[in-house]
Amino acid sequence: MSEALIKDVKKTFLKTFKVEPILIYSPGRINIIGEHTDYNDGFVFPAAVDKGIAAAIQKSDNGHCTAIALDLDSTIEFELDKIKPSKEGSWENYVFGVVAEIQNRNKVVGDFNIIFKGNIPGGAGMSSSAALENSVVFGLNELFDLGLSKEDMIFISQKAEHNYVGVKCGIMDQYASMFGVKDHALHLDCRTIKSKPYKINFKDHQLMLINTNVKHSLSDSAYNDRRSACETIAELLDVKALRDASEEDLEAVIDKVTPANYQKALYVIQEINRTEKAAKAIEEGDLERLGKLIYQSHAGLSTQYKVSCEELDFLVEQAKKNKHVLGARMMGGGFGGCTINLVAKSEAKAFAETASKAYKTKFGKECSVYFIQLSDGTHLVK
Ligand code: GAF
Repeated sequence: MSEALIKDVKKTFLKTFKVEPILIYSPGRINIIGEHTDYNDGFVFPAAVDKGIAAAIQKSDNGHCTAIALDLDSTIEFELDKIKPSKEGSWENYVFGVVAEIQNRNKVVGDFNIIFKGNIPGGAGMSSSAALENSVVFGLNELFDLGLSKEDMIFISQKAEHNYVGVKCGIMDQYASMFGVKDHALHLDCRTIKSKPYKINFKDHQLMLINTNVKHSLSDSAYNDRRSACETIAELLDVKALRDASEEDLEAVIDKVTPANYQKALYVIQEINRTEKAAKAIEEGDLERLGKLIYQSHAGLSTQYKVSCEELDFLVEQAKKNKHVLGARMMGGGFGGCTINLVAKSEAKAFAETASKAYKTKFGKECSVYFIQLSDGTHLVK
C-alpha cells in the first residue's frame, strides 16, 4: 500500500470538507495466466499488486455528492436521485455505476464526498477500473453500513462496469483487487468464485511488467465481441459456458462456426487447461514449465484469440530471445498495456534495458518497466 497516496487524499479531504474521512485502499492486479477465461467460467491466476487507489470518503450534508479525482484534477458534483451514465470513457461512470448498482439492490446510500488518488498506470491492463469501483463500493459499505459482503461488493463493481462503463467484463479484476493476499497469487475458479492462494516460490526469478504505453481504440467493443462469440459457441454446444466443453466437443461443430470463431473457442478451452497445468507446475516448483505455459498463452492470445497488438508481440519476441526469461505474455484484456515476464532476478534489469532500447528503436516511443510486489486486497486504512 502506498502511504503517500493515503496521506494525500486525507490531507486534501480535510482541507476541502473539514471533516475526518474514512480511508480505503484498493489495489490493481496482475494475472500470471488464464486470460479471457473468466467470463467463460474458467480459471485465472491473478494477484493484487502494490499499485492502487486511495480513497477518502465521508457523508455530505449539503444536499449533493462531490467526487474528486486528484490525478485528473477533475471534480464532479451530482445528486443521488438523478444518477445516469455519463459520456463514454469518463471516470465518473465508475462512481455512478457503483452507486446505481447499490441502489438497484434496494440499499440506501446517503450523500457523500469522495476523493481519489492512484498510481496504477491507466490502460496498462492492471485494472485501475476495478480498483476504483472496489474503493467506492467498499467505502460506501463502511460509511452507510450497507451490510454487503466482499462477494456482494465485487458483483456490484462488475455490474457497474457492464452497465455504466459498457464493458461486459468477467469477475477476475474485481475479485483479485478485493481478495488479494500479500505475497500470494490466487488460483480462482470463476464459476464457484472460490480461490486458493498460492505462495509462489519464484526462487531466483521474479515477475516484471513492461508497459507498451499504448492502448488501441476499439478495445472495449472487441472485448464485448469476444465475449459474445464465446457465449454463442457455448450455446451451440449446449453447455453453460466454454469451461464445460472439450476440444473434441468443439471439433464436432466445426462446420457450424466460422474458422475465426472456432480458433477463439479453441483458445479458451486450451487456456483454461493451461491455467490448471500452471497451478500444478507452481505446486511442483517447476518454473521452466510455468514459463512455457506463459509463452503458449501469449501465442494463443495473439494468433487465435486475436487480442494482442504489434507492440505486445514485439516485447514477447524480445523476451524469447533472452534465455533468462522463462515466460512472457500480454496481460489483461489486450490491444495494448503490459507484458508480464518471468525473468531471472540477476538479469531482469539488463533485459528491461535491452527490451526498452529495442522498443524505442522499433516504435519511436518509450515503454515502462515495473517491478511489482504481490499485495493485500481492498481494505480500510486505520
Ligand atoms: C479484462 C476484464 F476486465 C477481465 O474480466 C478479464 O476478462 C481480462 O480482461 C482478460 O482476461 O481485464
